[in-house]
Amino acid sequence: MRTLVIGDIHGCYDELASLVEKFNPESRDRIFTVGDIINRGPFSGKCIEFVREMKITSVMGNHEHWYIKSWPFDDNSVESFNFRRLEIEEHLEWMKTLQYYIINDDFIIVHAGFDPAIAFKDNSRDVLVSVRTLEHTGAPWFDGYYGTKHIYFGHWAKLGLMFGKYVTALDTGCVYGNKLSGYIIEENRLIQVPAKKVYHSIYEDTFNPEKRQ
Ligand SMILES: [Mn+2]
Repeated sequence: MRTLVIGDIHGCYDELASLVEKFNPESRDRIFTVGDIINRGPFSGKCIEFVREMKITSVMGNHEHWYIKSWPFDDNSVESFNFRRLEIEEHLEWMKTLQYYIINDDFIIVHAGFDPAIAFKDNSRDVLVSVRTLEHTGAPWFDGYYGTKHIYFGHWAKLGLMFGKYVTALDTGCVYGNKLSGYIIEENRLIQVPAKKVYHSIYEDTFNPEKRQ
């Protein structure tokens, strides 16, 4: 059995399909994503459908978390998000089933991280999907983590790929024109697919098509 952990997808369907093809899963293999399947990129709906069809296990990302929290949308609430919200509407109930973290015998998968000063299970959902640096130290959350279970996470495209002793960061900014990454745990092997294009600027927190020339 092999285990593939995929970084932030953000609607990059072509790259997702290519990455899984590269992995070439057999029936005993398992695939996880670190969440943020949707938003910013072009094909959120197709990505969710692919994840569901392929029985890929995803944890909750801040974009799915936000989508669920904001439902039903009022007209003003979607301005800062490039959702094709109708496209993924039918997956709302499925999104609600996503766990905020997965703890296995050997490893943990979480979208953003956690505050190691607090027991994992006592961290708030907002922290699990959005933490980068800790408020009380200003340092990256993983600086204080020395646990026996290796943590795979995403959410931090500007940090990029990072192989630490205790943690592995897998958001390599595909939607920003970089790469989609997957890590095969048992083979200690990284697989990557380059983005077909820049779908979204990493320098803009919000997406406003009217600002584009
Ligand atoms: Mn994220």
